[in-house]
Amino acid sequence: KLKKFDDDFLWGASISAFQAEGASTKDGKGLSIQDVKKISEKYSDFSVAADFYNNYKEDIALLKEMGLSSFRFSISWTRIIPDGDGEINKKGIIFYHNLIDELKKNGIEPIVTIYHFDLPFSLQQKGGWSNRDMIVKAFLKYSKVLFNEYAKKVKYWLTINEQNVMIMIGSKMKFLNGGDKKFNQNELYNQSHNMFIAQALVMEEMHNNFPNCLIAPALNIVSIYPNSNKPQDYLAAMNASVMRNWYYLDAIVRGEYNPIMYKYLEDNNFLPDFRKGDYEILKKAKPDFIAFNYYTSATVKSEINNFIEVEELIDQQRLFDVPGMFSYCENPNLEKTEYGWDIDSTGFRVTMREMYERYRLPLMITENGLGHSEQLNENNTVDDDYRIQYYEKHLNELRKCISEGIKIISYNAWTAIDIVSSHQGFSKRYGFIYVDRTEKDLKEMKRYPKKSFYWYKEYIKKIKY
Ligand code: BGP
Repeated sequence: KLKKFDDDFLWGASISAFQAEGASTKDGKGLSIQDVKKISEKYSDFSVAADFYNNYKEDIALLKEMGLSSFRFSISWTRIIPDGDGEINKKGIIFYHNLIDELKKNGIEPIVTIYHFDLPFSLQQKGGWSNRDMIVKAFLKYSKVLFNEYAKKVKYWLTINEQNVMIMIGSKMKFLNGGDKKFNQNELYNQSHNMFIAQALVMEEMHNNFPNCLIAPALNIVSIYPNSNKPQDYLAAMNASVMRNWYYLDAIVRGEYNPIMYKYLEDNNFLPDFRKGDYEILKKAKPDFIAFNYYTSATVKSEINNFIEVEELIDQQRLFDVPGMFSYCENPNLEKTEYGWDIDSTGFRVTMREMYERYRLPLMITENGLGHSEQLNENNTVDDDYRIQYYEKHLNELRKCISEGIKIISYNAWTAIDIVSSHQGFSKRYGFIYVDRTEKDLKEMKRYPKKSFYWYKEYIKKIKY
């Protein structure tokens, strides 16, 4: 027997600033690493994106029509502080006041991500996340500006989007924390440590001064399966889970370095530069809930693969081989999306259960969805039945988790409107609402609800009663 969703359960959808807003140099906005990185000819850049900056009122009207009660978006650091740690840009401050006010006026709870892949370019030039003194100070300053401005209106806050993805693929892909830079493992684990410290100080600031708000990290957490019932493969899956999931959550929630991860870092000379007092900083700060993004699960084995990595084929959802720990492999039991991501709704349930059993904190889903290339049909809509099926299956598992007593606050689908994919252009669409543009042709950027829009609307309505 399945339980009902609580009345105050927040039904939402997500976007991020650099992928949706556009207006990348308008009204005083400074450049972020996303604005300056080289983008393959095939794909559009982020300069116009979905023009959310100019269109947010119309978009919010549609979200209201869909029946959403929450909307998760990120604030662009360089719209607020153009060079990352200097002067504040009034127009940027006003934009987000207007956006938040518009959401509240329409009965939609804002869920704000402080930092989603768009590091200020001038901070990257000063060393970015590798320059501890600079970045910790800058991140804290930026967060304080946001809290002072918006904490009265915004209850739910998210610190850093997908720290684990940025660190895990930071040596393979060039698009996340360094713009066009790839890092070595040493540098990455230092960056990760600096993110832990910066994030802990920001959570502490919130708890000390804004007790009515709640704050959490937003990692990409997934279940990881062994490829066979060989004990070595089971161990490999545990290793992969430590490296992808628990190292991050143990540090953020418990204020500890996971011991298996610590040993791995030590053995490979990747230990970060700990400073005196770091553990106290980590211990003091605890998130109020855990936010996480989930698209797909992963499967691993113990034997080493001998494949050659081609950057074009690398994807943020895939695991890579870590010799001595695990090797990535395909899972033949799962269907795939058009873009090759495994569809695994049971894995969604496994993920929530694992997290709740480990940490006993309420959960919030900040991203879950399916990317597909799409075009308007003759009825000016998109029959995205594949997306509806994806959501139906995942929400069913979510409901099972709630019935089993796992506390879940909110579900935010990725994405509300079509936006630019993080590294595969505008053709890879996730929205409930179609945005009429192609990779390079901006057209009028009109909005058209897809079939999934009406489906989600009905789902939210029915499930409430
Ligand atoms: C997550 C990011 C999002 C989003 C999503 C889909 O990793 O937090 O920003 O992009 O994945 O990925 P993609 O756009 O590459 O398909």
